[in-house]
Amino acid sequence: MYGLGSEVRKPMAETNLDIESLCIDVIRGIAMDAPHKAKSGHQGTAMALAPLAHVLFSRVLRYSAEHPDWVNRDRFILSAGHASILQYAMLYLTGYKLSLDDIKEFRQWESLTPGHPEVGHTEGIEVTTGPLGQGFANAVGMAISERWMREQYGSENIDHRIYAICGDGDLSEGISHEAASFAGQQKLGRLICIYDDNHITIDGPTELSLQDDAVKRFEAYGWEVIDIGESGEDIDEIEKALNKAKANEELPSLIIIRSHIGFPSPTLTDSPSAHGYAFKDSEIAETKQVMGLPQNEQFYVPQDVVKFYKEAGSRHTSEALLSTWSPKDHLGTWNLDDVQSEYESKVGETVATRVASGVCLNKAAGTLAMIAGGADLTGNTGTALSGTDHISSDNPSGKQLFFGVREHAMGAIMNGIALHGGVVPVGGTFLVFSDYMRPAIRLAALTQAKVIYSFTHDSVGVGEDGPTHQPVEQIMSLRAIPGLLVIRPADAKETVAAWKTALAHNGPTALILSRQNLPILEGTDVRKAQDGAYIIHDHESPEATLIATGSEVSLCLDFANNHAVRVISMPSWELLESEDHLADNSIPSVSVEAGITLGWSRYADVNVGIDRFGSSAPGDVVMDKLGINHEAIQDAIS
Ligand SMILES: Cc1ncc(C[n+]2csc(CCOP(=O)(O)OP(=O)(O)O)c2C)c(N)n1
Ligand SMILES: [Mg+2]
Repeated sequence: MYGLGSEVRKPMAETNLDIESLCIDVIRGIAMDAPHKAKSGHQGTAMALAPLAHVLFSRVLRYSAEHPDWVNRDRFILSAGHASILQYAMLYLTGYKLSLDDIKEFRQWESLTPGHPEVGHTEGIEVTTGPLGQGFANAVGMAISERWMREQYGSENIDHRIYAICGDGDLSEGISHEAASFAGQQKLGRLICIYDDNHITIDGPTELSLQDDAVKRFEAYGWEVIDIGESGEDIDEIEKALNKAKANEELPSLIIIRSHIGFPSPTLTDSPSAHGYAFKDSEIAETKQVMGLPQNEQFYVPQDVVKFYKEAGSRHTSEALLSTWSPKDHLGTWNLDDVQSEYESKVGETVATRVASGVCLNKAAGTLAMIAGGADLTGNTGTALSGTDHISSDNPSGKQLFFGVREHAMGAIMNGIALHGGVVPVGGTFLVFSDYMRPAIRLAALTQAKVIYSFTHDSVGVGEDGPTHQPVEQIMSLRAIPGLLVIRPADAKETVAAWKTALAHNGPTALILSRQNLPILEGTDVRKAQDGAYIIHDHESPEATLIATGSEVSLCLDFANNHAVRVISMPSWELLESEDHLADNSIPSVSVEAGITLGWSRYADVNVGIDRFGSSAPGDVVMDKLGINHEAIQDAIS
């Protein structure tokens, strides 16, 4: 293929073959030059996968560079996000809103070419990748969305595929096992993943820590596996594999390519250091020499290559222009006023907030494009839907999705569903297991994906299951994630308020809900709760202000029956724009929440909470023993 010492090649577009190999070499040049200029970045995998990217963007993907939001475009996800320069090179070359100057600003402050691809920041990027395994699971979520929408709205409007490139790291991560298993069970035939099987990770050869047989592994999940071995430089062979994967609409497909990181560098091919150590000048020069590119020119992009890719990037433009159908017109509307009135008329009755949440969800899902379910806790977490089928390959357009015992994948699949556009996902598990989803929750917050989590069993009040199932640090640790809306309603009415907020919010919301019944309170207010915090009970001369959330609000109201205190219900920190109307600095304030106290000093002088793990016993006993009681509040104010 390449011979050492070949002459600098004169670009000639006479035969397609010549121009295509030149195109691939130009990508490889950019993949070296950008990290070199930035003194940071990952060229090795971008270089090795240049032929694959070339085939995808010039022969396979249906997209229009001028219309990155074309609803029916194929989705492309670079799960191996460290190879971002590969995606940026393709976006630039095919005519997205990314210039060569942007490429030269790779990894610089406020540039359009950040270290890892970021959705919403650079046009043409579908999801934010970098944390390995997430992009792969996002692709699974997108395939659920695509199939669901195709069934709902017809293939004349929705009819596309989801492509993802993943590496050894992606497929080593646990989340890939969860997501691949789910995708196999769901028979997501429009999902095509390409495994960059280069036998290299950062520590060295994969043999150090990975010996999975990817073929057997994915076949066992129920995928079609297409192993093209050493054909990573053979663009026709790559195209054939992609077409074969496309033809199989019954099963998700994995294409395995045995690539060589850093190829065609004479010294660094197959070397772990090709992953992320920026090549030296001499190493770049000798690699360019091998390819016949000018050795002393950085970011070499001849006009023939520009022309070739611009043509590829606009091939489907007329189709994109003709497509006016938008999922925005089909999202549906929601109205929770009936549910609100019902609970307002039931003051004094008791209902668990997880149950009230389920009522809100069912009401909303009746009229909204929504997919809901739990990680094998669908009934327990208030995410069961009545009057709709569960989603399967036989029935892709139901609204109930059983994620199985796969919290982490559930989180990332929800992100994929949301970022595909057109459907709002709702997912439930016990609050304590939100830890299993945390990397996906963080990405939902970072990308402002519109997802709704139903986190139930929200305190040591869960009781007998003991400390493994009793959350203490989870509420606060979720509040620590920037951009995540966390709402812990005090009763059924505040739960309606929480749902109203979540449905209107263009980002992720975590609902923190009780397993146990809670009284529907006289003083809770659906409108005020949407402000984050409000005075729910006052006294003409209060000695202290109690600030409580969730189940602790009724505890504080009970306490207020016999004490001169003001009580504030504070379902959400993030919604509170100003605490001025709540503050009364002349009297002490006490926070009361059945969780760690870390952080509450921001709002209160004294903090009642639980700074230890819980214990197995009936829930009310555990609450009392761990100091969520009147005595502790009394101690705090005196
Ligand atoms: C969850 C997570 N852990 C660790 C990393 C750091 N990291 C970046 S790439 C990489 C592995 C590289 O191996 P592979 O996926 O095979 O990529 P290649 O070097 O072949 O490009 C690691 C561990 C990460 N990005 N995400
Ligand atoms: Mg690798």
